[in-house]
Amino acid sequence: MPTPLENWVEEVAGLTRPDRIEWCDGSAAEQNRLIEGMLRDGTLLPFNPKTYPNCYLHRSDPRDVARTEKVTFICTRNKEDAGPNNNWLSPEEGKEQVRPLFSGSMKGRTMYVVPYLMGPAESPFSRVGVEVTDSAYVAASMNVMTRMGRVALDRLGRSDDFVPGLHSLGDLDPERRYIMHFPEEKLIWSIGSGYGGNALLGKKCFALRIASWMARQQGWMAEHMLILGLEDPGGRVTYMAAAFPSACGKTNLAMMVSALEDEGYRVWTVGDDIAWMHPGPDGYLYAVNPEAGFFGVAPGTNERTNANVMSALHQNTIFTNVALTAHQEPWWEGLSDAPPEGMTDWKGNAWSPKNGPAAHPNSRYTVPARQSPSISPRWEDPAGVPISAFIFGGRRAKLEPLVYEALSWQHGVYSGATLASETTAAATGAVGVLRRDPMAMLPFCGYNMADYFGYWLQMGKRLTHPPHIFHVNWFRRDDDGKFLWPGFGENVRVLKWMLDRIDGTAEAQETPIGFVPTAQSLTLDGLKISREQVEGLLRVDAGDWTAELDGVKEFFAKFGDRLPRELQEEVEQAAKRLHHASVASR
Ligand code: GTP
Ligand code: SPV
Ligand code: MN
Repeated sequence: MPTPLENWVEEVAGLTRPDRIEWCDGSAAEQNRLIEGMLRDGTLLPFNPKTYPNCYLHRSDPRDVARTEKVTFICTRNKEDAGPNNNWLSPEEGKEQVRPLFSGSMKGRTMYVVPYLMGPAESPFSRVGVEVTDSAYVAASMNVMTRMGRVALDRLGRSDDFVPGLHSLGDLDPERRYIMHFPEEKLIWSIGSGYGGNALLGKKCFALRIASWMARQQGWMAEHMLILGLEDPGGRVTYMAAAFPSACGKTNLAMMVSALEDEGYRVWTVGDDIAWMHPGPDGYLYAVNPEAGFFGVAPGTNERTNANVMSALHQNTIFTNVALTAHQEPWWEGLSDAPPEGMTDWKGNAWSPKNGPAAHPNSRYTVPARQSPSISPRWEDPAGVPISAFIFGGRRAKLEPLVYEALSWQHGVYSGATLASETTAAATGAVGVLRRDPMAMLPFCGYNMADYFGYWLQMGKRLTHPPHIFHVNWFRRDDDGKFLWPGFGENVRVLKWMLDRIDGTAEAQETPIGFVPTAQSLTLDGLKISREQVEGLLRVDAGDWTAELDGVKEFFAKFGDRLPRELQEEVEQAAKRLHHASVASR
């Protein structure tokens, strides 16, 4: 009797008609074979084996460099279940539209069957996915990003409990690109892109869009959050999870080199992008990182901003769309002050400054998590780590202070639901445009976000020790457009304030938006920062925040009656607090 997996593979092979089928076992030998094949056909170029051993460059199709949200769909029977936050087609329509593109799409190609496990090998929270793909780059990247092959097949056995994902490069034409999710049958179809979140189906497609749907049904949470442990001078580690939109600093916060290391504060990395969290018997929320690697933004990374990342990247790393130096090393904007002579740009052309950036702004590295010097001893703990704080944050040139703590769980959910951030190169479309991105999940929530907000509210009631909720902004600017906060390793100072809040020792002033640190309660010793800068970072302007409420109301209105009453209440409460504050300051 064939297994459910074998049946599905046969069915998709019948549709896509590959020349060969290869079942991946996830071994090092297999990874080497995949890499050698890609070196032969030019899919990969080797970097300098002395300085970057086992590191490779992949140049993607120049039209295929970021997630494409316009062609990403949630296909549910009822349109309302997908919500105004998703593109929608019925499952029948979705399949009708996309099936012809898959028909014969793997002719002349190898079909790789990639079984993978999301989550630590021994964890009850882990789940099996199987991606079928005609891209060797995707198969090799999945080997880094997930626990792939044997471990997943052993877990699956003859069961049908896996998330099937069908992926084909198709012809890479953006007009024939679709990223389709069928949450009711836990199925993913992706065609026409070989890029990251569009093509590595374990990541955003399964671990967020499908998993968020499963999580609500099953009583857990799947969030676009990093997970870190903050060690204090006594050696105690407090775990925090943070949701920032794409390219807004999750990897860097999770892997930071602490500026307060001499004082005994250190940051340990559990995950850099996704958290799966389950309520524990003690009333805490426990988080595992479903991934095994980091797919991180290269530009801006250097020895000063993040030495942990730099050290991780020097071996066994696949770089995508970075520049190539004359010494066969990777380069990107921000790696060094002056660009080296004689570079080849991300498209493979000789580079000169007038050609624009040498590396694509969304160029990335794919690296095993265990290579980070900051990796937590508990990063594969099957039980997960208990979360004491949730942090929301985005890119806001104005308005948002460096940090504040929410007044309550309900207010914290409101602060997450109203998160807004300037868009980045992680998705195609305009960059730098402010948009609402609730909980950094706008592109990733697999169902109606009104229901998602309701689920968050419900979760707070279930937990006897819900995480404290904070909001941060590393990106506030002064009137000359300069960042007010140095960011990166200095962000530990803000984490320390949160820790002190959790312990009940840090001072704060209550403002209409929440508890903001007093200047003295932040540990700023050894930091060159002016009093004006600190004031600029902590300022809460009642007038600006009142104006912000209009945007919030407009956004919430999209959800109609489905929006939880509690969030409407929070809008009213916020308006009242702001009104009192402006009257008082007159
Ligand atoms: P995704 O992988 O797309 O989800 O991104 P991410 O949230 O992990 O963002 P990442 O840490 O890769 O940072 C994105 C960009 O922001 C990089 O260019 C970083 O150098 C920059 N960045 C990160 N943290 C800070 C910070 O504290 N201050 C400033 N100014 N820039 C930062
Ligand atoms: C993001 O865009 O949030 C990423 C990169 O982490 S991707 O894998 O493309 O989703
Ligand atoms: Mn991300």
